Amino acid sequence: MGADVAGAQTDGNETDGNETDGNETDGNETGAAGGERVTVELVDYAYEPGTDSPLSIESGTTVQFVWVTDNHNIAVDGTPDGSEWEGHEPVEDAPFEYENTFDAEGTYEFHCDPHLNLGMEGTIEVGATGDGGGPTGPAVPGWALTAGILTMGALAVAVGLGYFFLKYGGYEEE
Ligand SMILES: [Cu+2]
Repeated sequence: MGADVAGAQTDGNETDGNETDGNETDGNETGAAGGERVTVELVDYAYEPGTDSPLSIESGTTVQFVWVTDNHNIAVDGTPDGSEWEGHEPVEDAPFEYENTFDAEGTYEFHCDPHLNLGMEGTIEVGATGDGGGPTGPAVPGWALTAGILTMGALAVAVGLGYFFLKYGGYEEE
């Protein structure tokens, strides 16, 4: 955990805070705390991730779009019901950053107007908030718990008997 915290602080100070969106976005970032954050780079003629394969995120995730190269925008082709996401229509040059928190579940499709003919299209798939599909029940099955309790009980009895014999058996011999 210590390493993670140090890393996050370094990122915030050196990159986000000073260079680009420190003035505009700091307040919003604090407000969005609690959700996951994901970065999509607009680089050459692709959204990475998003173009080669869809970006899958959970509802409530904030996606930070980072212009690594010049002359991109985010023109929205489709959003799920309940979303009014409009992307970022103005064409921007690096370094520019734009972020949005995706709440409505479904598929978001968008493209870059200057590079649409080069295949610069992106897809974000927003799924339900969850634990990532892991097991939700107790990790230890009931029979194992029972066996464990029985084993503990047997151990306690054995230790108790041993203590009894050590204590009183020893005195008897003297
Ligand atoms: Cu582009």
